[in-house]
Amino acid sequence: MTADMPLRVETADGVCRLTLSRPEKLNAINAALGAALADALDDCAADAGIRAVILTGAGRAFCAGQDLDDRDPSRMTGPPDLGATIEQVYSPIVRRLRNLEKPVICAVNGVAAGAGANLPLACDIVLAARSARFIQAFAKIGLIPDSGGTWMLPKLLGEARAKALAMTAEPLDAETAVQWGLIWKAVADDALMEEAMALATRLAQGPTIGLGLTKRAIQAAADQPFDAHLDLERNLQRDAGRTPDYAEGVSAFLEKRAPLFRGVR
Ligand code: T3D
Repeated sequence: MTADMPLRVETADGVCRLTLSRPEKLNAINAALGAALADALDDCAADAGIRAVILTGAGRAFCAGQDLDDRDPSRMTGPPDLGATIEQVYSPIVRRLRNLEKPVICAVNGVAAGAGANLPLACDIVLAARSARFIQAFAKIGLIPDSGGTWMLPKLLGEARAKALAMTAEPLDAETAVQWGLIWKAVADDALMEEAMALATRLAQGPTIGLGLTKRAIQAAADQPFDAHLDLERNLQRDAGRTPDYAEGVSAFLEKRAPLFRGVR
């Protein structure tokens, strides 16, 4: 990747770090960045050597959502079809994040606004710098929260907080986001990447097939009744029990040694 690419992709030790890289625009998403992110997530899914992913932003922001320079009404002949970009850019990214059967950690390094506030919610574990803020900025420009926001916010926060955040577009600081259950952890700004890398490395060395199945099961809980969910757990546990990592985990426990997981079927 060259320096002017909108997405930086770095892979080492089983961890792929994806850095939104348009810092002069607070990493606002344009067509090129959206496409690069979707492609990179496909690569993460296809590469068995990648066992955990980190999503973060370059510079002082995580992401300011849609690049509004590409939505200037004075340069358009009529209203845009935003449903088309949701269909072609935002929903495909969110679907990829949710469907990737590998842990995805979001390291929110600064302000996260609009779609940029909701992409983290589609990741599995969210760490945020203490200075980060989450802003459902859509209300300021007459839009609704997208990128799964109207699904994730009430699920994580309840309707009262979801509606207030979405309708006021007031910023939510990282510590409150933790207290409210929106994200996992707030960490000191200068410790964010170190902590995110340590977590991703630990997960990448873990039983990653089992972690992927865990992700699938937890996400499926919203869509089905308890009884059906017990059947899903049975099926996924059957799969997990057939992985070499399960045998290794039990052997290591019995032999009182550290397990060496490989994340393969
Ligand atoms: O396809 C579709 O359009 C539908 C999908 C929609 C998804 C969405 O995400 S809609 C929501 C779009 N995002 C926003 O409305 C957020 C706009 N940005 C802001 O409200 C603020 O910039 C922030 C709260 C994020 C940060 O404020 P602050 O004061 O820290 O920074 P700033 O001065 O506003 O921004 C710094 C620069 O980034 C500035 O450029 P300049 O003046 O230095 O040349 C600003 O224009 C630019 N910037 C920030 N956000 C965007 C942006 N440029 C283009 N698009 C942006 N979204």
